[in-house]
Amino acid sequence: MEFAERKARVLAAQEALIGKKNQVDSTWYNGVYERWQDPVLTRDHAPLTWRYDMCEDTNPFFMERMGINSVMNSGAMVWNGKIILMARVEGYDRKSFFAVAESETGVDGFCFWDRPVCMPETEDPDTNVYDMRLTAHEDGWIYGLFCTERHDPDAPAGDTSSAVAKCGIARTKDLVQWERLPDLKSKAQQRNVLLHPEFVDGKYALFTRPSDGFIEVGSAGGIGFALVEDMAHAEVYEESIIEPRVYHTIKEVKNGAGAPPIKTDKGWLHVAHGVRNTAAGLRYVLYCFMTALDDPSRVIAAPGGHFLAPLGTERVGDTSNVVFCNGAVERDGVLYIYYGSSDTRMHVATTTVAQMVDYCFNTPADGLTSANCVKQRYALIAHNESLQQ
Ligand code: M1P
Repeated sequence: MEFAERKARVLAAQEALIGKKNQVDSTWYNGVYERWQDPVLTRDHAPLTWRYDMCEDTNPFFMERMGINSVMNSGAMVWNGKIILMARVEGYDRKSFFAVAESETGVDGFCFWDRPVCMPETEDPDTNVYDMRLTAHEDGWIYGLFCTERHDPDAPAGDTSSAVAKCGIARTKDLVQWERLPDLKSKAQQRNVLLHPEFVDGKYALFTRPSDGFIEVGSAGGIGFALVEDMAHAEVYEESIIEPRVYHTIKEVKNGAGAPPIKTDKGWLHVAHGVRNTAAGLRYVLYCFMTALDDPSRVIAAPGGHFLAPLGTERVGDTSNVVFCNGAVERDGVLYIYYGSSDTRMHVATTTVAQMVDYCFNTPADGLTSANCVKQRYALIAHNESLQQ
């Protein structure tokens, strides 16, 4: 009886969660995007069969045998008319894996597919994989680029957390069967690598984030751009930093490319992340930039400051004060920007391409000093005063 009651309770709670309609958050307004009241994907969305032994004989107390700690940083794409998220799912055991969840609306009703992704390994097994960017490339494949971590052979004795971060590469036609390709070869460590959806000069174009170390980017860092002949043997030979870290800005410590860029008639729209220092630790925010249609490595719009920062309950989680985006999709005139908060759960912000282009081209660039920032506000105030005359 205990088993049946407990199981029914847990099932009902999950059905209610997945069936709950999400609402635009009416307490938020900035004219750029809408926030939504509820997270779109959480650990409580994970199927019960992934967590519980559903047999009364072997699990009489209906205990969770293998808990899910968090569901975060998800790739995204339109798939058979629905929106799917390629979620980073982290178990209680600290390791992450990938799993697809789909929704009709893109703002609620996300439901995981029956099984997580079974990602093939290279001859050098991954310790941990996470943060997949999904790119439907014009070559016909869907590529998943993600971070793969392995133990750092040079870590001092007793250091049981340092790892070497590389870009793992896999491709698929159906999001179920994956072909694992060799990791991206690069002199630097790499996280947040993103594949551009179109060929550039007949080559595959990667946005990279070279780092000297596992956590610290060191003397490297910034968002780089590299061309690669063949994704099956991808190697960074030349990497130019197109989006550097900048002193005393929202990307002073590090930054990284986010969702695969959205093509607009004014350029490629990027939603990236920037990291700054605070007395309370690192603060991760989203910011935008645009690159040229005829040269996706040339930044043509760079609005200053953050685009979206953690707010309210988003601010708290396993890694507090973090928002992180690695997936955005445009469907039927709506742009859905998916973001994880505090390495714990997933949210969506919705807007339109027209609003984002306006935001990117008409937001002043970072003034870099307090005096310049006041000058920028004076210009806005003077403009508004001129309207009253
Ligand atoms: O914990 C915040 C984020 O840290 C990393 O991002 P970055 O390499 O830019 O520091 C990633 O591990 C990311 O998953 C995480 O959200």
